[in-house]
Amino acid sequence: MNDFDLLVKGGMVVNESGVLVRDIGIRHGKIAAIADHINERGEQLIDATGMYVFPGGIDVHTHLAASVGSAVSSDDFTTGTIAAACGGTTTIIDFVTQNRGQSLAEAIEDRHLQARGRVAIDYSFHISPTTIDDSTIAAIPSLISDGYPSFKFYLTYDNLRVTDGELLAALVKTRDAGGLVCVHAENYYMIDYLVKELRAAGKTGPRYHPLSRPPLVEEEATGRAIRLARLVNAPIYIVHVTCQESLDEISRARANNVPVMGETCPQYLLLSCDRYDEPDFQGAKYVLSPPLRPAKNQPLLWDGLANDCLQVVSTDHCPFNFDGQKDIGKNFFSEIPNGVPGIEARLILLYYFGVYQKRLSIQRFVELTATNPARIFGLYPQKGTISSGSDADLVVFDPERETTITKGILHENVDYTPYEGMCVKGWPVVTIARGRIVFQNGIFTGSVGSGAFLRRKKPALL
Ligand code: DUC
Ligand code: ZN
Ligand code: ZN
Repeated sequence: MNDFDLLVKGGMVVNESGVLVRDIGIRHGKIAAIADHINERGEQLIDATGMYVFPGGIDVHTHLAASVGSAVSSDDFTTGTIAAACGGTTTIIDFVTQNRGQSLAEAIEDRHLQARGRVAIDYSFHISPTTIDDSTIAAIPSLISDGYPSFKFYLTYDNLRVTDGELLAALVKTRDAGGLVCVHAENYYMIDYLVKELRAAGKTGPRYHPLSRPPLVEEEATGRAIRLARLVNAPIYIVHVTCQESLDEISRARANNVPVMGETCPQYLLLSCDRYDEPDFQGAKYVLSPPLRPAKNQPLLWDGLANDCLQVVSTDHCPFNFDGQKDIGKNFFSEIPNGVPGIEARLILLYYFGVYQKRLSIQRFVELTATNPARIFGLYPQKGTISSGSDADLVVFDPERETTITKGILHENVDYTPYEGMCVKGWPVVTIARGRIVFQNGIFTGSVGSGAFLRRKKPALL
């Protein structure tokens, strides 16, 4: 008779509070013991000597099997969560996006049907309402108590955007019910104007995409969303922050005790708008919104992560194949399906460019990838920490392993990676999701369907 189902021995266990060499005993999917030395037996044993052990990554911004009108993102709930597991992510929060006119209940049911039984790691959903009538606003408290405490509103996109008045009503109701409003902050009318100007001037290639959505577009919408939140003292979370202008809006608000939080993504930390100049329409690979920015923004985003202007690194994983999907916009950049892949390399990139290159401490890395996402989105302490009683979601990470990132070694279902050719040090060697080994020796070893839907609790403000 074994005392534990799984023992992870001798790893450098990282929590937000520090790094300690520890043995971890896992039983029934939970962390049952953490100690200097565990002498009892385990049915399975992982020797983590010389390795870091992180809490499993939590990616709070993914778009799996997401329809953007002209295309559906190429990773579904199975391929996307397998890729996530192989990169050390053990929980995702994706979206229920209401079609205009559709009831929220139907939108939720449809999305559950898409995911149920097809997911390899634990998952949850933010709700993205697009039809903001009295019944939508009235539903917010019951959605929060049903385990959907976060809502994402778009300030742009024809079929998704909400008005300032609608956002304000949602902020008030969500505040009163203890939930959190997240915002995609870009000014719809500025984009509309610029896209039409560029089209009229015959400027139709991918290189014009960033010109149609300059930082001012994001700055204005970020500042407006924050001011609406400030008016009613409601918490707000700005998704995919890309530039100095938005950082300034957020840090000014936080300095004035406005409850604003924010995230950025690896693509904004590591890639610049020079990519849009790649020949043969290759710039389309980087068409996402907001767009990649001039490189001078990157050190500011890193500083924002280090100094707590931003609290989370997510991916906004929304992959479209270069062949057959991105080329829908061959004749005009604004028809290119928006999004880039990134669900698998998030921890790898943030470790190498953040921790190894000394932009972030190892504790901050864990906060940004797991602990803060869990706290802000109502999963802590079930997730986001290596503690007794928490879910046994762990990543055993080899800090010495050198790898060149290429599409061929990733598991994402898409025909390119924006990180092609990047040389990194540090790679996950084992991923454990609720006590099950789901990734080992470069191979997915989990089972599709074992991911559980997570009803979340109320968010914490950081
Ligand atoms: N931006 C993207 O680039 N893709 C998905 C949705 C979004 O807002
Ligand atoms: Zn967005
Ligand atoms: Zn998104």
